[in-house]
Amino acid sequence: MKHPMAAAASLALALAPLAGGALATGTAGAAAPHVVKTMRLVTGHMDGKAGWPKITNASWTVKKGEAVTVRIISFDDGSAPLTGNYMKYDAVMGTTSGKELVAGKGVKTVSDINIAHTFTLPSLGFNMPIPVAPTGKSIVVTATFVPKKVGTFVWHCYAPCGSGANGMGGAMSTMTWMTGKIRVVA
Ligand SMILES: [Cu+2]
Repeated sequence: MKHPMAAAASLALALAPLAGGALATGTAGAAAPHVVKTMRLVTGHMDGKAGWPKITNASWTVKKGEAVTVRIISFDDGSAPLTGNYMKYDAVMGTTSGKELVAGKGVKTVSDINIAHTFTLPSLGFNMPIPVAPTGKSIVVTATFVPKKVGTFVWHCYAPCGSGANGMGGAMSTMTWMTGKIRVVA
C-alpha cells in the first residue's frame, strides 16, 4: 500500500498540468476543470489610439458545461453610463453565484454612473458590468458562468465608450476591441 503522502504527491503531479490555464476546484479526486479567461482592458491613451479603449484576449474557446471564470483587469478610469435599452446591463446576469466579484467583493449590480464598460454575451444571458477603475490603478472583476450551448457567440460592451455622437462607434463596433467572439465547443 502506498504511503498517504506519496499518494498526495502523485495527485499533485497529476493536477500540475492544469495550472497554466485552469484551476482545480472542489475536493481532490473529483476535481472538475475550471477554466479562467483573463483579459486586460486598457484605455485609448494606453493602447496608443485615443478614444479607443481595448480589451486584450477578446476571443477565446471554451467547452460546453465547463465552468468559466471571466477575469477582467480594467485600467479604465472613465465612466460611460448606460443609456436607453442598455440600461438593464447595470445588473450582473447569468453567473453561477448571481454575483460578480469587484475587487474581491460580491455585487449584483454596479451603479450606472460608475460603469466604464460591460462584458455582455446576450445569447448566453451573461453580463458583467465593469466599474470605473481608480485613476492610475486597475480594478479586477471576476464572474463565473457555465456555457450551456454550442456555437460561436459575440460579446459586446454596451457602455457607450466608443467614438461618434452616441459613443457606439470606433472601438465599440470593431471586432477584438470592444467586441469579440466566444466559441463554445462540445
Ligand atoms: Cu466598452
